[in-house]
Amino acid sequence: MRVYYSSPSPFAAKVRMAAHHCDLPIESVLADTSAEPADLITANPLGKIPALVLDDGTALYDSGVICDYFDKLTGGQLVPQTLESWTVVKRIEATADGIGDALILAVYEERYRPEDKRHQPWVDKQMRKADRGLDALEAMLADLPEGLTTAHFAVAALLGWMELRFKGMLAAERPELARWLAAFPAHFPAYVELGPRPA
Ligand SMILES: N[C@@H](CCC(=O)N[C@@H](CS)C(=O)NCC(=O)O)C(=O)O
Repeated sequence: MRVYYSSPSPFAAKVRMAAHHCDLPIESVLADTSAEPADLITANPLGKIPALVLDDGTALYDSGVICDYFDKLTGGQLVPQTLESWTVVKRIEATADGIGDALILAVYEERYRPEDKRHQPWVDKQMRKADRGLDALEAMLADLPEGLTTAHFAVAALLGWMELRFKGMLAAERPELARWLAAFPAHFPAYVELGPRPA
């Protein structure tokens, strides 16, 4: 299996951490989504990372789908199977991923649009989504199960990426989330290598 990724991408970090947790050997292939490389587009028509290509050539994309695939492949090593704990984990995963989606759109507005074409009210809307999501995430942290799940990897990937792109924001505005992230490598040492990193 190979996964297309970039070092800063939170969604790629989530998937690579999940694969490591499941002891699944995957080859990581760097992809620059801005350049729309042919091999990535062949794997994922949406041109997004992460994209996972299975040994038979089937491609899977969207980090949630890829993690669910790993979970099925390994007999439930990433998501608890009881309905109650499944619901807790998937809700937290979706919240973390959704915050990432909103913040990435805000970052892209600045990165890809010329200054005179930017629409601040739209960026503000994304930031409000992220803010409400982070409030919800803070309240949900206590519900995380003890064993590592896709929700842990989604939260760690999001917060690690926020440390890169919104420097100092977590420590200043979300100390509880900053503390959670600081403690994460003690539970999952490979975070140091597989968490979001500068390109
Ligand atoms: N919902 C997707 C989001 C993936 C995503 O937005 N990836 C970003 C990088 S972090 C990307 O590929 N952006 C390039 C683009 O949108 O063209 C997932 O969970 O995998």
